[in-house]
Amino acid sequence: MTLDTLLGSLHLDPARLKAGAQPVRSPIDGAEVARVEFDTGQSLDAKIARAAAAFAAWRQVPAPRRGELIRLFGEELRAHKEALGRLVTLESGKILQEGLGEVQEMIDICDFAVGLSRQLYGLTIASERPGHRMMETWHPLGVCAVISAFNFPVAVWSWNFALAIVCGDPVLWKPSEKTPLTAFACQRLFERAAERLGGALPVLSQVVVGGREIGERLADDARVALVSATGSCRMGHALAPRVAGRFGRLLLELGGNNGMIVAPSADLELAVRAILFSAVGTAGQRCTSLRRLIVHTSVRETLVGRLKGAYGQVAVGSPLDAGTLMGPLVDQAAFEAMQEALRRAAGEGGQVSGGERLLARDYPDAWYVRPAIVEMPRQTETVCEETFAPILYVMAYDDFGEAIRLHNAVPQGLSSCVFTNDVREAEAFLSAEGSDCGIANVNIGPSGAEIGGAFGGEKETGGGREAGSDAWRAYMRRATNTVNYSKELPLAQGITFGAG
Ligand code: UN1
Repeated sequence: MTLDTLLGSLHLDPARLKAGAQPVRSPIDGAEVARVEFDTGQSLDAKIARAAAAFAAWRQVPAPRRGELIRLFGEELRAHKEALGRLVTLESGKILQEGLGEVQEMIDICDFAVGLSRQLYGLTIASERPGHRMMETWHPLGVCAVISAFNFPVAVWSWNFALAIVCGDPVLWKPSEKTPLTAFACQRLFERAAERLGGALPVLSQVVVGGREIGERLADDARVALVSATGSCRMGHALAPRVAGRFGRLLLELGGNNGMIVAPSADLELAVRAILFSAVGTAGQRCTSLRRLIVHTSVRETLVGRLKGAYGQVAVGSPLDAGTLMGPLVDQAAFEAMQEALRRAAGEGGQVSGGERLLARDYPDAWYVRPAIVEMPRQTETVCEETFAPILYVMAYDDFGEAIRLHNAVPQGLSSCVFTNDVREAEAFLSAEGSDCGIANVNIGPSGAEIGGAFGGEKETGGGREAGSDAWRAYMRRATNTVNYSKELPLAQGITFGAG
């Protein structure tokens, strides 16, 4: 299928995607796939104004009706899953199965949001005063800006978008400048859903294309009620103080440095499969990718031996080919960051296997690598940093308490897991003294979370929660209401004031 046919099947006009000044390249071969135009301060300003106007209208629409729009959007996604999944692969370089999986994640969150649109529940609270009723009501919050990353170009946006729309908030979406095409495709599919709903709908979704400066303008603009940003800790450090400075609401999903503890009782067969999927899958470019393996001394040699065997077999190649398990890194900068991390780890005493560039002759402008395993003498400075690449650092432990301490001794706190068949260890890992991450699993890897749970993490990961559970509350404002239906005016705290 040619690119133009693919774009056409997603209702995009290929000619319009070639007219801009900014090249978009596919990580598969480095070829230019589009030229897009960046937004200017002026065009951004107009989009924010349009979103603010849309908010005034959309917040009055009953939530189940808002849910109907997301139901129709989910139908569009179902009908276009194959094409959109392929475009995700083309733009991000993840294998086709993962591209399709990402679209499935969007469909799932749409279903979740449709149900949610009838369940934006508040509490009724017992009042201490006679003839009074207390309750909480949840109202739409305002314009939401979603800043998303190249590695999950559509799913992470959809977690925010589907919830924000049913919660009554218009969305401005700044995708990674590396992956604008998938954003345009989603925008078109959403517009089709809106057309099907009928009636004069306000402009609920707009794509904003640009780099850091556009992100900063969104962060600074008081008309933007919530900034939900996914990316590196460095990006979060730059963005968060600006939003906090104007008391805007933040939802941060920043770096992870996800660990797995493998205990002596672990099912090693299961562990190897989980490690492969979470450390090698998506070329180590998930925020939930496995980066640190903390293995009991007694099973270390066996496990590392099996892993090295499995790593040697990983089919690296074009993500469009059916047999490929690992596609390319996103760009040259990602490759260089990986090589630099490997050099530094070696300097700290690490024994590196893998990590070298592959397929350079077939793809001189793309960055394929062999995934790397690095056996570390201890958890060094380099191990404590997130490098967005397929590097797995391996460390040993003797005592389970020590393993948990090591596990938690990094600045990030997104996802984590333990492989054990010892119920005490499993429960200890999930307890208050266990993993300090937002996601903690037993006998499954740290990546590939389902949308039904709240997704996000602690410490430098930023504290935000997206997707399932009660993450919707981030997109609404809570009002506490007290109603007096008596003929008296009793004061709380037993106060008598004036005549009483
Ligand atoms: C991300 O990498 O930003 O849990 C999100 C997972 C996916 C989402 C990853 N469901 O790996």
